[in-house]
Amino acid sequence: MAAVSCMNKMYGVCFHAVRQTAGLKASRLLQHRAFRSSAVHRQQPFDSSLEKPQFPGASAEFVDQLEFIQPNVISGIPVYRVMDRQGNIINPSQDPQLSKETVLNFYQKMTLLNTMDRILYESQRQGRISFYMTNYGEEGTHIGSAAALDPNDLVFGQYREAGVLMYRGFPLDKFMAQCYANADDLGKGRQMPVHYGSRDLNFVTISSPLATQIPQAAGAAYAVKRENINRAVICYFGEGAASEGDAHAGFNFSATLECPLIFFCRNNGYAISTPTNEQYRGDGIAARGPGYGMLSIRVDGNDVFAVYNATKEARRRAVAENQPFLIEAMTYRIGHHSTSDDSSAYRSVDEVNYWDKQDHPISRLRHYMTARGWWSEDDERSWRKQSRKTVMEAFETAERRLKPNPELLFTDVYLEMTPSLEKQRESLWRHVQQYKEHYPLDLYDK
Ligand SMILES: Cc1ncc(C[n+]2csc(CCOP(=O)(O)OP(=O)(O)O)c2C)c(N)n1
Ligand SMILES: [Mg+2]
Repeated sequence: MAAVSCMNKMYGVCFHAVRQTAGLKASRLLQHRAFRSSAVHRQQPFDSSLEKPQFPGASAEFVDQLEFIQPNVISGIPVYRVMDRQGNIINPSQDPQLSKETVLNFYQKMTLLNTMDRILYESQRQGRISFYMTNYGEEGTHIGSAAALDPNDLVFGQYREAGVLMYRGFPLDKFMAQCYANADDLGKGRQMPVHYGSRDLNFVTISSPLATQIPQAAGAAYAVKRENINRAVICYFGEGAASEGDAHAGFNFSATLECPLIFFCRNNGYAISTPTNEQYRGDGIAARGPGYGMLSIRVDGNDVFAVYNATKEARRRAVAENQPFLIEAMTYRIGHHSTSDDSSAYRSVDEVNYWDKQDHPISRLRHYMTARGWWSEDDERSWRKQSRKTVMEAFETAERRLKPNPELLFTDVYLEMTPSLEKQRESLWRHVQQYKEHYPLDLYDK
């Protein structure tokens, strides 16, 4: 106790001394300032309206009225479009003037995606695959954005962007191999259906937890910027995923680190059963861009040319100026969320019918092509027949193919097998031996 009180006394003295010196300095400074400011006062009367805020991180003016900022100060961001719903170009200066060949390719990719969706959705319903997610109604967002990128640009997807991968040249048999988890699957059968990935096509493998791709894309775009190789990153996500904390982290990092990144939000009206009016209160996702200091635009996602123009310009400027862009593409999810969902429980048939029959990206493009004499009923009939045949062939091959060797469950994570993995591997094989009748090993690759 005595020692402690002695120390206290000692420190007390020290603190006192320090305080005195500091106090002396401060009072001299104040005297000095008072002298300077009274000198200014004598020269001219002080005008408080000339004062400017000096706080770091804010460029603003002072005000003397108490007023909260209305949330709708950024509200009703317009929807950029090039074509009306009948496929007419509204403003000729916005017509991307794509060649007939390019437009036909857009249309064929959009409809092929549709056909693939139909066959794989039905396969799941028949118990042939475990799960599936369709892309109905969002084909314009996929093809329009994919076409505007350089093939070398890196893509981070959510899970409903199969058309982007298709446009890049991912073959039908690889889509099927992934969904069937067969021996030809690039992921070696270790992912749920629709979790595609392709190193060759610069498409990062999909992961299920929402929004994880957003900060990953920001990191990748930062790396790309440092390499200075004229490459951009695009990151797709739904309006539901935009509510995740990871979205904020990704937006803020990419803006502050000035990354060549295009954030592409597919606002399709729903996050499973949650409609947008329960998802957010502000003016959608585009309104968030200015808060992060990002250039932002809202486009009609059912207008493939509007999506193309917006993505092309965002891509060009993202790379030239090293900054992120935010595109909110307004569209509608016509299908159920996935094969685990029945959307009739939370939305009306009339609502779905409106988008399917009156505001569909495929019919809008078809109107455009028909008006130019580029596409006829006969073309449509023979293309539908041919594309269905190609999809069916890929589907039948995938179904016949062997499953991957079960040993592959344990590879590709660690360079050398860890003791715990080794134990799991042994117990797997013991289990398979014990219950042989349930494990037809002849269907698996050796
Ligand atoms: C972190 C996380 N939370 C919840 C889920 C379950 N989940 C899967 S998809 C989804 C809806 C996402 O909606 P949106 O981002 O709008 O994409 P959309 O399905 O409409 O294309 C949810 C909640 C998940 N996969 N990950
Ligand atoms: Mg959604």
